Amino acid sequence: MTVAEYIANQLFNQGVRYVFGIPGGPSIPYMEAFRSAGIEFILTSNEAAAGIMADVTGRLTGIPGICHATFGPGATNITTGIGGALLDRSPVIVFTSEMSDNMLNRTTQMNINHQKLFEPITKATYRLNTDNIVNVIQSSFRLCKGEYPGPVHIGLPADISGMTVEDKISTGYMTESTYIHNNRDKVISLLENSRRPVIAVGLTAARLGLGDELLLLLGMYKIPVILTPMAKGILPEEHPCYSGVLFHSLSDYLEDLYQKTDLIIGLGYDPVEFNYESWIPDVPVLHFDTRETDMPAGLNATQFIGPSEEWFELLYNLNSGSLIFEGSLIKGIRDEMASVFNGFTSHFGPVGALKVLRDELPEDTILTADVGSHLHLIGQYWDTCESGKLIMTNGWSSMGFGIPAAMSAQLNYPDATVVCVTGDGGFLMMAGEIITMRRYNLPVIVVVFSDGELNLIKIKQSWKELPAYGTLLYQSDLFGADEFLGIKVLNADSIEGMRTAVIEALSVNEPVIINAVIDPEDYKWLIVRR
Ligand SMILES: Cc1ncc(C[n+]2csc(CCOP(=O)(O)OP(=O)(O)O)c2C)c(N)n1
Repeated sequence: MTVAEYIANQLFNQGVRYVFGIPGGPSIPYMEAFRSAGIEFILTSNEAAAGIMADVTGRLTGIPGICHATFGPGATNITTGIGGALLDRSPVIVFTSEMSDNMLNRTTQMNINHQKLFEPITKATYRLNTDNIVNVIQSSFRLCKGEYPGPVHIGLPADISGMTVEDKISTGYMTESTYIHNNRDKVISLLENSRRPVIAVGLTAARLGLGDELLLLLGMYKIPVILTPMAKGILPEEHPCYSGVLFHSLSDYLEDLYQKTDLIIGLGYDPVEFNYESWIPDVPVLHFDTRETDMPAGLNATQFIGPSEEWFELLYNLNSGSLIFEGSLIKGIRDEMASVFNGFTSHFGPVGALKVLRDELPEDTILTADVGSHLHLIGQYWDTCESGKLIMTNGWSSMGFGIPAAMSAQLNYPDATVVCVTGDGGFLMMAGEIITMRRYNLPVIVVVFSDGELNLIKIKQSWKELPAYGTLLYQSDLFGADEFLGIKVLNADSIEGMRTAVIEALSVNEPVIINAVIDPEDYKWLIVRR
């Protein structure tokens, strides 16, 4: 078997069905091997999109997402998606072409050191050869899926694709995470002594799919729950313990709740989304995780690092007799947030546009969001019925995420309704991917909130009492036509126009752009100043 065939077969056997990327010359034997093995090579317009598609494939399927780029500029382009896989905790393997041994340290076209490039943004980076191939490929799969999941880079020297590989058993490079079990007594005492705990649920809990365990716990003890944006969907939003989402629109309303607590319980809470010290009052933190996390000096924090079943065993030690549940406070906060949002639904701003989408789209729609003011709004306002139905990046937070994320969701779930909401700035970063959508006929509905500006940055300028500067995207109209790269553009500048556009977009089984020309004024009132 050749190197290329060995890799393709290993990927297929692990369940991989897509490789995302843009080829260079040395990629050709690999692409041919993928094709023969039953793996489709999905060509993107920019490697950044390929990296993001691999990230989202990894998140949605649990099978590592695979992407590929050529030397130098291909590799640097793809790093945008790889950084995302690292900070949004997603299993990804990225292959890049590297110079052959004899050219590696020479001055030559496209040559940079990929091992150094990927070192800070991956869990591990390897350069493949025929001696290490079996270990590298097999252990990369395990490593990228281990806690926390993340990306692994494998450099493919340009001259090895046709060399022969002997299949042998991997001796493994893998390191397992270590658990800390030495503070059970401290954990139990914190739980027993707390009367007003608040549970903050984060990305790790969502990734581990702990919704049922959480519901069981809340069935035993009524405790307020707040979520980070990437944990949305883990708890139904009508649940009496659901209080709201941290960090996004109107999250300052939650302060009334957590200022009263005597213990913050971080349940699979990943500070990559929002550091504890940025919001918690001066109370102890009890942090349940699968991996030790860094805590700032001065924080009264106790970490319990172990498998999630053990978190819940310990949580059953809460002192039910003395717990005080602020049910009416939670209801008050939720009602107040709802009434503020409702106040913005009668004109065509971002809240009005989102309301039409929520009214018209099936409940189980997969929504992908880009990064900007619109994400802050979606994070709080978009009612999310289950995990996996709202896909965002809040660890890496790269603009341009929404469109490739939607394409990836649609490829993996061909029958799902998939919608991307993006700002116009984020759209422009990935506009070339509209042709990818068309090429693979991915019937994604791309909703562009067109306000002509980088709104979130403009808002931050205004907080400093500075004029808007360097944030204007265009004068007049974004598209200036009713088609873009062969895809229909439906224009909406009113609530009624938006409703008509959404209904039309749902009725055709092809990619569609809705150009929602919104008044961005709402954001000024809804984005929380931090
Ligand atoms: C790749 C990247 N570049 C820059 C930023 C910083 N940034 C965050 S939000 C934002 C503005 C986004 O504008 P737009 O896409 O129009 O969305 P809006 O804020 O208007 O909703 C910028 C520049 C980022 N997060 N990612």
